[in-house]
Amino acid sequence: MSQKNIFSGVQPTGNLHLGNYIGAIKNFVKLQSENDSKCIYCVVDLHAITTKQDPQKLKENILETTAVFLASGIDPSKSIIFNQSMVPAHSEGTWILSCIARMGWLNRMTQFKEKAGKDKEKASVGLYIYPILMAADILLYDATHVPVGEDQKQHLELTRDIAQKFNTDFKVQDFFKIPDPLIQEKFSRIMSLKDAKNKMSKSDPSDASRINLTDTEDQIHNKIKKAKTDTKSFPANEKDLNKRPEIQNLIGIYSSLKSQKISDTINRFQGKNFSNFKEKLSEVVIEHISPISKEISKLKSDKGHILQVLKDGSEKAEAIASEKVKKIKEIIGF
Ligand code: AQP
Repeated sequence: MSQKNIFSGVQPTGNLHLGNYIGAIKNFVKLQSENDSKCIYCVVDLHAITTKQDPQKLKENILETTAVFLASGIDPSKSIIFNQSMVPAHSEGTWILSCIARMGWLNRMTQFKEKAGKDKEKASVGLYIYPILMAADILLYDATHVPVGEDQKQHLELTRDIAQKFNTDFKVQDFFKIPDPLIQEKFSRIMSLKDAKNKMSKSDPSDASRINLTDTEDQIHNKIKKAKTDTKSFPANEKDLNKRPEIQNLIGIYSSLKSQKISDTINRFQGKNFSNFKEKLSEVVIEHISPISKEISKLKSDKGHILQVLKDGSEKAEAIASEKVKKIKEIIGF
């Protein structure tokens, strides 16, 4: 079987949450145990500055995101863990690829539209070309598979378009590998606990909308207790979930953490009231998140260790990425 090169990243923008864990990080950990996988996981701080960041807070969030990787089970002796800004090839690669990408392709990106909001004129140029930086991240490591949440699927398609255009324009078939997204079929999008129309997100001003990976047991318990439900009874089957996004989300979280089908969860709680289900949901979330939360605070007390992990990982990443940039430069005629 051919080797899988896995690459993915998480922005150090604080408040890492259960959506990041279920949609991405849990999968990162699973992939590193597969024999045919070489995994590279990046703290994408260059992506983070596409929106305004407080410099001191950004420094702390870089360490915290690395701590989340380690506490969740990503092992630096098996996977490369590194910080994007420590590897200059990402910025250099982005410039070159931005001369390959087309304006029309970027104009279709829905995440820019969502994040820029109504006043697009005031959004940073970096936010607009964010998907090109993401393409550079992936293509510099010859990634074949990219584990992401469903929200990143469109950016992956753009990465494939850029890779294909470069290979065709310069007649270098197979120079850039065409990466595939690894999106879990189910539970790929965890929604806000307060309004299931929106995804669970770090930047939601309401802390009650998300379970942070640093939350205490009491905080988790209280947030789930107050999570929005409706006045109807517990669903009798999967069809009953239609037009009940809040219930679908909570049942999805439970099923994902228990690694079981939605129908099994429904069968277990059918006929019971929501408070009973929420109690059990709290238990399951606490069982998964509390050990991570405790390990994060332990790791954060030894900043030197976290910085060393990033330094070692960045050296390994630099060796791969700078070699690829060197080849790109030769191809384009520098
Ligand atoms: N709600 C979610 N459900 C499932 N997966 C999610 N991801 C994010 N939110 C959810 C996945 O987590 C990975 C890391 O995301 P990111 O930090 O790079 O940025 P993001 O997608 O912009 O995350 P947020 O939480 O929504 O941050 P803000 O609020 O700053 O925009 C990605 O693989 C993502 O798919």
